[in-house]
Amino acid sequence: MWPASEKKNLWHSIGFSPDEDRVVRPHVPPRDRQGCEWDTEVRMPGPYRRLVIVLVRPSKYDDEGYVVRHWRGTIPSNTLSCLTSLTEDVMASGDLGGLEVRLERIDETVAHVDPRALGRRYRREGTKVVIGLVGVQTNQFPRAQDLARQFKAEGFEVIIGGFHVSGAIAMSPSVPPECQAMLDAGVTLVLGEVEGRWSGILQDAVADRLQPLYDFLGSPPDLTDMPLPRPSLSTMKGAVPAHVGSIDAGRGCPFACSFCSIINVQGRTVRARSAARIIGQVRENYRLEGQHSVRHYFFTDDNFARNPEWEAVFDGLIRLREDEGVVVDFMMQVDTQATRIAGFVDKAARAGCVQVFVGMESLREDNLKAGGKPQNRAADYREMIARWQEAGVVCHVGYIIGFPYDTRERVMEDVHALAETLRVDQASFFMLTPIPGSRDHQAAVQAGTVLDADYNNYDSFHATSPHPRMSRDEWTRTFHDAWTEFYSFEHMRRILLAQNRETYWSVVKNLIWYRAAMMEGAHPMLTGFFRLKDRTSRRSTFPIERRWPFFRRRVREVARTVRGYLAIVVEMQELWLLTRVRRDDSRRQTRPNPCSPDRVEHDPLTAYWRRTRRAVARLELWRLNPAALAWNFIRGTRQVLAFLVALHGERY
Ligand code: B12
Ligand code: SF4
Repeated sequence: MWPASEKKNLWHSIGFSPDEDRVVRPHVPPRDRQGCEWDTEVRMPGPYRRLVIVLVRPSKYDDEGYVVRHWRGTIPSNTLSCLTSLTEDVMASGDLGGLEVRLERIDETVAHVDPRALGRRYRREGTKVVIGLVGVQTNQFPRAQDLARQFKAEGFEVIIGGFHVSGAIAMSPSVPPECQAMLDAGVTLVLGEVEGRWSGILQDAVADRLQPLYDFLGSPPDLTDMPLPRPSLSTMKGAVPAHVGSIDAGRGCPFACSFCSIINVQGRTVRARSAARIIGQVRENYRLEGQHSVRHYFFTDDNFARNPEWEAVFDGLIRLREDEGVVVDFMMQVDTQATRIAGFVDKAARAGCVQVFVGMESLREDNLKAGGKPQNRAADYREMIARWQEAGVVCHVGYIIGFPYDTRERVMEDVHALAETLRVDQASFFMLTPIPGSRDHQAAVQAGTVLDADYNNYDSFHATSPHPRMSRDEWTRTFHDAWTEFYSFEHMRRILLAQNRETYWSVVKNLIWYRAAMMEGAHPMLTGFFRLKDRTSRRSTFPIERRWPFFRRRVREVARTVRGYLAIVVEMQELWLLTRVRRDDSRRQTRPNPCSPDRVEHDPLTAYWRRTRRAVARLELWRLNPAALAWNFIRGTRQVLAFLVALHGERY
């Protein structure tokens, strides 16, 4: 980060005269003070009777300029849940005086955002409307900018927070142009975390004293007793997996990877929430009625193994499971050294961990060194993976393609090794991206490297910087081939054969999700189920299509998508038939011979459809027996239905 003295020039450049390292001193009552020295005067509401707070998680644009939106998503936004809890806490505190407060939240990845409609609904005499664009990452910034302008045009206050503004400004000597453009448009930017600060910002808003910029980067809050993200039915309904919630049990990471912005925003000291509060919240969420009950968690900590409260959280979850019958499971992110922490793996498994996401990043020591990640040792990977698998936990690794020493040949060798030698259960591939807020981005800017000027592409799915050994095309092709190679039918079959009763169905569901993303040509982390498109929500650099051509194109796209989903269901059904071992114990199955590709015997029905498709393609229709066709169609439909019932009920 830049030293405070140099930072002052930055504040002056946007018209501030800060007296300390923080720009703005919002007025908050003492109970809300957290690591700051704000005044104690409570600013009373101005001429307003009503405050409407709309929290919007913006999506991003696809390559054709349409907003990426799906019928259902996969992972609910933890930031949206966090901001919701913080807002509810402020509402309950009485800090906003006698104002009538209404809170609405919209996740644009699964819901349409219509600033004009919100304008018509809320623009009233005596009503103050505050739009919070939450958790805005770099790839979402262009969409957030467009939304911000549209909301401003409705006369609303707009505040943007999240990793882009926080990281970009933290690592830059002056306000980056895209952030300056927002300040010029009258939008407020919030840098850093707002636990203990949100009340003050809202009070400023209702007093018409909202500042252009609030900077809390220098004083990250103590999270111990801060409100926990509370999943709501509306968040859960937006996601395909039922009963799913998220908790960030801690923030910050002690490591120093050069491609990472987390350490420059949340810091290198891990701050943890109280284990007792987490356990209390998990118990409470579990006991909620019916659909509201939360049974599956994503602990979003970037590295749960370095959370000082990990053991207390695991012990609490074990007690919940074993003594109280509160059976929740969870997935978490850890580093490659986590298995060396005494008791960590065994307690995680007993506590209900079903999947770990390990930041492996590369198999090559030269790349790991170049990425500032010497703590990863490729020689230890197999042992680390086996350790998780023996404990019955699915081992999912993150793999970055595009480190300086990568070539197409080396990457494809590595993908093969992930599948055949290391035998990871799942892999997610990312293209190395110089994210603003990371040392890599800072170094590239200082070196005058030509980077992609469109932040919409900074989604780890596009090549955004030059690569020393691959052209952009080759890099992109290699990236896509890595997905196709790893998620081949044969390899998925071997992955499923290695699962136990507890992990089998969650892996099947993940494979469906990943195959759906591949069919859509997008990254799983940015994809949900069934892509939706709104004709008029298009990036301003693209024309709005006329109704009829748009409709015709959509009909073709929808037909392609439906065919794609049918193909995925049939493929998964076949995999299920080949792998649904009626397991009578919970031990992992070992693969027959993991090193040989071990070609698959397809079931007779699949072989029949292959022959039929071939005959139709060659127009050899006389080869088709109508009776056999009808009979096999009925058998196939029955088999697919049986698979869907088994998938729904998670039965073998
Ligand atoms: C969980 C997670 C996801 C989840 C859900 C996203 C979410 N926000 O919940 C999923 C899987 C969808 C996801 C996907 C991706 N992610 Co992600 N994700 C995370 C992770 C691990 C945790 C997010 C979180 O819950 N943090 C805790 C919350 C509370 O912190 P916060 O978001 O910063 O919010 C606080 C403040 O910023 C502020 N604030 C935020 N918004 C607002 C708004 C207002 C009005 C105010 C007042 C304050 C405010 O207040 C909050 C509370 O203090 C972060 C890393 C991290 N440590 O945060 C990466 C991270 C955000 N993801 C990242 C990336 C790159 C991605 C992907 C592009 C692909 C990928 N590599 O995985 C996709 C893109 C998704 C998309 N376009 O929608 C980067 C973003 C960097 C950047 N500058 O863009 C991060 C930082 C990780 C990294 N590798 O560096 N991600
Ligand atoms: S270990 Fe993960 S969170 Fe920590 S600095 Fe490296 S990439 Fe960032």
